Amino acid sequence: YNSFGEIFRFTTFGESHGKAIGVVIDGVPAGVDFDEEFLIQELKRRRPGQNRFATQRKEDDFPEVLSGVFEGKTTGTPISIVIFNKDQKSKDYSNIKDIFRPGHADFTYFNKYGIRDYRGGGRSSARETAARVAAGAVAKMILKEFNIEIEAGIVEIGGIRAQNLDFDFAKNSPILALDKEKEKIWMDLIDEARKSHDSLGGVVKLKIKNAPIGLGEPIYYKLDNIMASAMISINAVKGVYIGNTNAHKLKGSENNDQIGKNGFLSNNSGGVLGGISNGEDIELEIYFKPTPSIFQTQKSIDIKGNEVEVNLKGRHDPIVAIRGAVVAESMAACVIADMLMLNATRKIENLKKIYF
Ligand code: FMN
Repeated sequence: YNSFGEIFRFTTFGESHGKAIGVVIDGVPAGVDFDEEFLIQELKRRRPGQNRFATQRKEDDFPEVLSGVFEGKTTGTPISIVIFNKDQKSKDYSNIKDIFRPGHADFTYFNKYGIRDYRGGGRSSARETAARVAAGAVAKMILKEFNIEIEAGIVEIGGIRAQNLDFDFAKNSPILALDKEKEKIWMDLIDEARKSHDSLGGVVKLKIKNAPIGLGEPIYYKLDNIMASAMISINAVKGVYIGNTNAHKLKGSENNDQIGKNGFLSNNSGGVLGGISNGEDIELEIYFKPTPSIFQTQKSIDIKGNEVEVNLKGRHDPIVAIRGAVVAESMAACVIADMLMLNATRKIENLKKIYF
């Protein structure tokens, strides 16, 4: 339950206010160039406190690689990466020790386990997603060998959608905006939400380029169902759409991607047919709910069932979709790395290439 993937399989551990979080990644082939600086940079991209659109909590997120790498190359043994927690202001949480915060996992975790780690949500906290980003960075090192690239950006905030998608612009935008024209409008909405002690949801668009044909294992390990599972497992994600997000409104004649001798004439399928990649860009959208921690008085109950008013303290993102985009990229990288390795054993001629 704390592991993901079949061959490229990672297991995360740790709690938000515990000593450390981390990940053990199994199934990484030997001989992959291990770029530690890239790992550090990826964690930096997810890290809070970088600008006013993200929480001002200062988390260093410095990874220590404990195993699986020797002289700059992976060794084929488990890669373990640990990130020690700093800047834990557990006292920010003491006033909600026995109270269930609306929109958080407090209610369900307490009812399920009967134990309450009130300090920032413990295991349910999105702090865990830093460990996924570490796994994703290693997956990206594998994908680099195949020239497979993953890019992501914000396509919608506050019900306002991007018109023109520019992934290069998104890379340098503080809110990863895919549409230059919408960047300022979205920033104003985020500022407004923060000033009114509220929060916003958002939609991330993800594109995977240069994936080969054949990734995905029908019937229960399809590329699209595992990709959706990977995304929904990210905190605050409530929906995933593969391909054209208007497909359900179209007619078959409009939605089918016709085929010419040079390939598909459109990509409404989002690069997946029958659960298998078709060689087109793999495209999906990921729908994040608004940050649950808001600084307005809310109604809730305590662990004894008494009605109470909740007033939160601490530092929180006014929108989680932006940092969530980096986590989504990382999960996608893990899925593709896994699918690449699974697919490698699906034809006898592939096996013969290895053994003869
Ligand atoms: N929720 C908060 O209330 N405050 C945060 O600062 C916060 N940061 C997050 C950062 C990332 C990268 C992600 C992906 C989510 C974050 N969340 C934050 C969302 C909560 O962790 C999540 O909504 C909560 O645990 C309940 O889980 P659920 O929304 O998946 O049902």
